[in-house]
Amino acid sequence: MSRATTEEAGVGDLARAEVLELYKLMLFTRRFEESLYRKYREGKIGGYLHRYDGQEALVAGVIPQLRQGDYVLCTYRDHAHALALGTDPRHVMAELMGRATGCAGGKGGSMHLIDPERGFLGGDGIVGGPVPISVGVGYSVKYRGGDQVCVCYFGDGAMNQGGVHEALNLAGLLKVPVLYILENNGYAMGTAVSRSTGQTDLVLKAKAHGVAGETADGMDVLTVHEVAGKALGRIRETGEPYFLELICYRYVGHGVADNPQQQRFYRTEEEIEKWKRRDPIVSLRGRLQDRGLLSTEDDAAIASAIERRIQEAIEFAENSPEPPLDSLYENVFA
Ligand SMILES: Cc1ncc(C[n+]2csc(CCOP(=O)(O)OP(=O)(O)O)c2C)c(N)n1
Repeated sequence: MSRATTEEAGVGDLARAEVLELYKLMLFTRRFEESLYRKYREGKIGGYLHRYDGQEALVAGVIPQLRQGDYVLCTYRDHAHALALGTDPRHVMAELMGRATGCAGGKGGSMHLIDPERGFLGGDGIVGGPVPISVGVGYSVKYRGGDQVCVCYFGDGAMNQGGVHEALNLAGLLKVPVLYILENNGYAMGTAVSRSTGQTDLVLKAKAHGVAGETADGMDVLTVHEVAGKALGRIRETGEPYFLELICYRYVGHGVADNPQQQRFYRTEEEIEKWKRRDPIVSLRGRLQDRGLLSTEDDAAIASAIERRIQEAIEFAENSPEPPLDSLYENVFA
């Protein structure tokens, strides 16, 4: 996606078509997550499920700006990242339902989506796991003299891990072309950031390792798009890492087992409602409508096209076979 250079009617620096793509991607991601939850409740999805509701701007504002050949790593909260990279939603749905047609052959499940053809090196069930790997990916780009960038997503809980600091130290020392995206949704399971670290200005921790960075509003996709665009440009030019702390919120529990009753132990309904008033999708829709760039009919057409794509993905997954029993030990590492 290229930045608009003309005075075309749009929002901020972007033309209408570009903003609409961001809107569609965020809405698709939200509806997809909701459908996953329904399928989980029906018993069609096993294992664990971590949703991204509320955090869509962190992916929509960054991934569409990547080029072919770039890499993405992320945590177990990984559905949005795969969809934004263009992984077929049918293969994502099939993976969650444990089918052979899934993007990891039905053996990875929700936390381990992967699509190497699109540069998606996978979701990772280990908190902070993607961060050391990103240094290796970035170093290999540098070693081969390439101009690719690796984008590494991870959560605020990971910022308290020793391995993450060793990795950031190496990133700052070796100057690897990695964009770190800290998905700061305020909580690591039920632990608020302020209850787990004395230094809550998390970007300072990256700066201490020689990695430049900044904090930005992760609930506004246009802000994310702008800061990420600048950061990616800077990384391509200098080959050096950059750290973006994006402040956001997850509306639903940590995972499917974290129900509203459990959540009362660590956050209030009022807090959730306060953040929902800044919803990235609703606020972008409002801005588009205020400028006359999205009619009610167009919005309804977008919503029904999204529903159709999701329904197709569900039908594809439900009609796909499970992996054959004799493939149980293939492509499994322990
Ligand atoms: C090394 C490791 N320790 C503990 C866990 C258990 N665990 C899973 S998610 C999680 C919280 C992580 O929170 P955060 O990094 O903020 O990411 P978020 O879930 O908010 O996206 C923990 C402790 C794990 N998966 N890996």
